[in-house]
Amino acid sequence: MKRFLVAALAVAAFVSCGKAKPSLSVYTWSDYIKPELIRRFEREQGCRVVLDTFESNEAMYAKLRAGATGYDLLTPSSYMVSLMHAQGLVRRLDRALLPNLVHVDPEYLEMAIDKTMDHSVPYMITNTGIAYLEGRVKDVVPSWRMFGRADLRGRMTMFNDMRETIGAALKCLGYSINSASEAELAEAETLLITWKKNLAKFDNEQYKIGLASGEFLLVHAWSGDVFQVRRENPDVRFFVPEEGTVISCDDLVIPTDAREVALAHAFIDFLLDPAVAAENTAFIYYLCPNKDSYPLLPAEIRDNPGIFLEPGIRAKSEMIADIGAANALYIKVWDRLKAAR
Ligand code: N2P
Repeated sequence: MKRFLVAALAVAAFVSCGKAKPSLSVYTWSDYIKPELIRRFEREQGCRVVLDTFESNEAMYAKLRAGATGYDLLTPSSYMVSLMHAQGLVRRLDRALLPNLVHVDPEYLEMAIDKTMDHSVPYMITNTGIAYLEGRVKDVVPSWRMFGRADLRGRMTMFNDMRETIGAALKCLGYSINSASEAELAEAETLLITWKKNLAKFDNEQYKIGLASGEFLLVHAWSGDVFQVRRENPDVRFFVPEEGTVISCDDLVIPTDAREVALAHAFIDFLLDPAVAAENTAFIYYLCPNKDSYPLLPAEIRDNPGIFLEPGIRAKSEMIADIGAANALYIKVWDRLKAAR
C-alpha cells in the first residue's frame, strides 16, 4: 500500500511539473528593457524569460561564432544584423505571428537596412553623444573635440566599441562614420591616439556608475543610458556633438538555431504593442520607432533633443552601415589604437 502511495504521488508530481514552463532566452544589451514588462509577458504567456547581456555587437558576434547556442532572441545593431543575415545566422520572420508590425514607423523603415522586416524588427534607436557633470567641467563646447581636453586627463572615457569610437573621430574630422578611405581612417587614428592619452579607459558599461559617482567627469555615452543615470545624479548632462553623431538601431532577430521560435515571435509582437513600446521607452529612454507609441509618450521624452534629435543634427548624423571588406581597415586601426601608449 505504501509503495502504491509513493508511486501515485510520483505520477501526480510528474503530471503537474512535467510540463515545465517554456523558457525564452534573450541575449541583449544591459539596461535595455523595463523589468516589469518582462514580468507581464511571463504572466501572459506562462513562461520564463532569461536575460543574458553583451557589451558590444562584436562581443556578441564573437560569442555566437565561438559556438554559443541556446539563445532565442538577440538585439544586434542593424549593421551587425546585415552581416549575420548574410551568413545565415538569423531566421526569416513569420509575419502571421506579428500583427503589431503595422505600428512600426514607416519613416524609420525608409532608412532601415531590412526595410521589409523580412528577418529583423527595429527595437530601439540609440543616439550616441557625450555626457558630463554640470559644475565639474568648465567651458563645455558641444563637440567631439572635448576628448582632446588635457585638463580632464584621466577623468574621461570613450566606448570600447570599434565602430562607435572610430566613428566619433571620423565625425570630428568631418568624414562619414562609414568611410572606407584609408587616408581618412589614418587621420582618425592619429586623432584617437592623442585622445587616448586623456582617457581613463575604453568602456561600455562602467561609465554609467562612474559618471553617477563623479569618478568620471565626461564620457562617450549612449542616450538612454545617460537619462537612466540622471535618475541617480541630476547633475548629469548630455549633448549630441555639433559635428553630428552615430545613430544605431538595435533590431530584434531570432537566431537560426533558436528553440522557442513561436515564443520569440510572441515576445517581439508584445514589444511592438504601442502601449508597451511607450512604457518601455519612458523607462529606458531609448526610442522605439513605433509610430503609434509616440502620442503615448510623456512630454519629457517627446521634447528631449537627445531622444528625438533636432533636424539639423539629425541631418549631419549617420547610421552605422555594414561596410563589408572595409571592416578589415577598422579592425587594424582599432588594434593599433588599443596597443598605442
Ligand atoms: C544599452 C546600450 C545601448 C545599445 N545599455 C547601443 N546600441
